[in-house]
Amino acid sequence: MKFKKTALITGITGQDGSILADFLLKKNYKIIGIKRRSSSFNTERIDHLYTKHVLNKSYFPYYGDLTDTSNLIRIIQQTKPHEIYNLAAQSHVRTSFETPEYTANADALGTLRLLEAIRILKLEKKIKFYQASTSEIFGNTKIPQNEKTPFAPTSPYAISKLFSYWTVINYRKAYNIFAVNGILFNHEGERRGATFVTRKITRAVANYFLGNKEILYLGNLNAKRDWGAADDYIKTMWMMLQQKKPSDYVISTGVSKSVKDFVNEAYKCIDVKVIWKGKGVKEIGIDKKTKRTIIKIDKYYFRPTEVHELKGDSSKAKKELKWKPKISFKKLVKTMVESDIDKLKNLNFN
Ligand code: NAP
Ligand code: F7E
Repeated sequence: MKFKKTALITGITGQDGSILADFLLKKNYKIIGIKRRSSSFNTERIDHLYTKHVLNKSYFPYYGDLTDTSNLIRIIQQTKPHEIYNLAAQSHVRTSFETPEYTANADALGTLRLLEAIRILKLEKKIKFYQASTSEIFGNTKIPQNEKTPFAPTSPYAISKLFSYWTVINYRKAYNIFAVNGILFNHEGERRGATFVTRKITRAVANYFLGNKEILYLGNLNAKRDWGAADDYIKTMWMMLQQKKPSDYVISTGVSKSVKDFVNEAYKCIDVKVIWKGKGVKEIGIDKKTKRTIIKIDKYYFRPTEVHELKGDSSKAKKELKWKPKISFKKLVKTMVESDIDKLKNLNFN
């Protein structure tokens, strides 16, 4: 089969990597996926690629790690991709406070290793590079945040990602590499990792719906995020690499909601109205109909430093990429709750 282009995706087993692989395969790309060795299965999101595309020779899995320079150089040398999408990262903000050094190694130096590999192999003119940057680099700055907003990162994760952001710009200017930062705000969906707050909530709601009455323990209910749908956002990564000139883009919905708003909306999907009582760590959520306590606070989930509100302004993406989000907050929450109910039902039958 004749492929249009070859794309190398780091982080292919993650939410975004798996969706991007599906998107690019539909565009007739050959996909090189870098995956870490794990003692347990970590390919749930890409198992469908193994059954279909490995046989078709459109998907080629490689073992690799962003902390392993020689491995990255060898894979790029062997596969010579037209586009690299660097999506691999220790992506959990709270965890980054517990593993700051590892987070910096993977999320900051990992990007540098890939860009250096391009230089070492003299592929500066041949490879376009996408970096998964993040709204976390803005920290607690004035909303709405756009490409001109000053940065104030407030976690080891955000600081590492800011190192990568500037490294991309430096390599673009110094070596003329087509390298871009996609500054994506939170994006969620059925494949979202279960320890991020949205999926944690939708899984708890699905459990509650199916009769499991365990309490949902959460951290800061007042933090606000600009939550979009991964299915809307992933295509922008590819769009950025198809522009005439490399540039960085904010991708967001422009609507910000609190964690509590997300909880209320998710329980609404199963016809449960949540009544809130108490304050601070004593605050609880009660099922209005049954009077049962369904949500409590656990300080464990608080962060040493928190980003209070993120809200993006993606006017530049709208103008230059002709992109705007299509999936509303309500629809996103409903899809995630329904998907978790289906997944749990299937689990119970097996
Ligand atoms: P995710 O689900 O946590 O996926 C992260 C991926 O990176 C997984 O495939 C993981 O492999 C891999 N990985 C972690 N450390 C690695 C290492 N040292 N070497 C190689 N691979 C490694 O994250 P996501 O939500 O898809 O996000 C994708 C990227 O966008 C990340 O860089 C994230 O920081 C960034 N981002 C995400 C959002 C968002 O809202 N989702 C917003 C802005 C930016 P395992 O499966 O083995 O763990
Ligand atoms: O937290 C609060 C928490 O972990 C969102 C990553 O994809 O998006 C993500 O980072 C908010 C925070 O995502 C719980 O304190 C309350 O204010 O879902 P999260 P995040 O930290 O915004 C950015 C853009 C990325 O780049 C990251 O890779 O929710 N919160 N209670 C909680 N958070 C979690 N995880 N668990 C709780 O129980």
